[in-house]
Amino acid sequence: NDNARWLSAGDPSLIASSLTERFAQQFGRKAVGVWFAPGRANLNGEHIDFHGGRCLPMALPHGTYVAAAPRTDGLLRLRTLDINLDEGVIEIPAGQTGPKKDDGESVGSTSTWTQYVSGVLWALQQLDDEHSELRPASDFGADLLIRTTLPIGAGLSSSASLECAAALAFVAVGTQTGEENEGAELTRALSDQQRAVLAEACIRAEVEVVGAGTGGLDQTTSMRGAEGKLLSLDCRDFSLKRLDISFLLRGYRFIAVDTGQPHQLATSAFGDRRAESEAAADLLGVERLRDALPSTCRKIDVEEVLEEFDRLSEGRAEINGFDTAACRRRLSHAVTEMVRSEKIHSLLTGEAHGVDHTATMIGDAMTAGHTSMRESAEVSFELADRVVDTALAQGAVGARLIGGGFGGSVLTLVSKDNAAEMIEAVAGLSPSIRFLEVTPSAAAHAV
Ligand code: GAF
Repeated sequence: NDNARWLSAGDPSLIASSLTERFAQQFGRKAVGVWFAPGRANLNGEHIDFHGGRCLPMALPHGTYVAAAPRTDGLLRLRTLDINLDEGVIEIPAGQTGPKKDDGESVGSTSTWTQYVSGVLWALQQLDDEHSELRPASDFGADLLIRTTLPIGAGLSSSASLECAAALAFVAVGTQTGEENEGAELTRALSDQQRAVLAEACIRAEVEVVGAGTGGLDQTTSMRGAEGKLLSLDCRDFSLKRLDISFLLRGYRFIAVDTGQPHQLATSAFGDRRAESEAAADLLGVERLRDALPSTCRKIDVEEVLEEFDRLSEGRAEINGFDTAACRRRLSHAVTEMVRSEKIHSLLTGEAHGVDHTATMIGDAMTAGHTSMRESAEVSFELADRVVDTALAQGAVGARLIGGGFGGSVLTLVSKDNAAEMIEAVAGLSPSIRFLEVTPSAAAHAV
């Protein structure tokens, strides 16, 4: 049946109340509350957040729910209800977590999903005095019950949503100083600046504890997204604008197609692709590729940057041990992706255009972004390419692979009139395919 093909975001209050009930059965006491953090879909700006590029993400209605209560014995007791990951309650002494050792071995817990959670607690405890209101006590422990409405490893940021939901839960139950629900109140009234600090802690957890090469796009979107808004996120300094796209959604739908082929960020070739792009930056004499471009993006000349690369790499088969031609392709992806983001940003912040014109411009950029993901970043895969081709042939105005790649999801933009036909054709490509309605939704919050 058709509904089985759709991954619903569910009803948040029903999910929260059933999670609270399960929590009481599991841990024999009441949860203090339930916190939610969304996944994300990125319209443009893949593989450039770690190069200071501009990304255009939206927070999804789908995400991760965490029910929590504090403990006084310094233990973290964690359970996920996700059928693929659930191993019952896992106990971790909260003090025994932290950055990976030099030999790459994990400290404390071994299962990756629990490291995302314990790593966030560790990172929050490293916050300096300026942010002490967000810092859980050093002897803090907690019981957590977790449930997600996101497919895991589908390029929709299931990891960041777990990190961000856990972060809110830790802040809420770990900063309580006696007065009832004081910490929980804090998570209801977080400023954008506090949210940025929490996103930063989640990034630290993922990079330093889990050892995945995230660039911050996912955590920032989960913590700072907004209902009805596309974020225009400048990853040079993580400043952002929230752009209203409700006019576009009156005539068009963003539909994410989960191919059912998951990726694993820490273990996929993501790290190599990133390293090759960093070698290109090195050759150009900059830390991040955005710094190799003029600060005002209207003046970016892609050919000029590539010519400079050719001049500097002449006669060299390798740069920092990476194949020169591969580094050049990564550079080409990064720079053209940055240009596409700037174009969409200008389109949405400039003089108003008709809905169809806006949709076509955005759609064209998305599709060009996919071609670049396939040919230059080389992170696409066969089923994603077929989804893109089929969606476009069936009337989508744009379609592209999103997230880290090597598995995951395609984002499509399609007019309401053409959606049914497109969905039917795409569904026919593989029984593993699932759909998610992408409506830009609120950032992480208490439910
Ligand atoms: C993953 C990373 F975690 C992000 O930081 C980003 O680089 C993305 O891949 C690709 O744009 O989700």
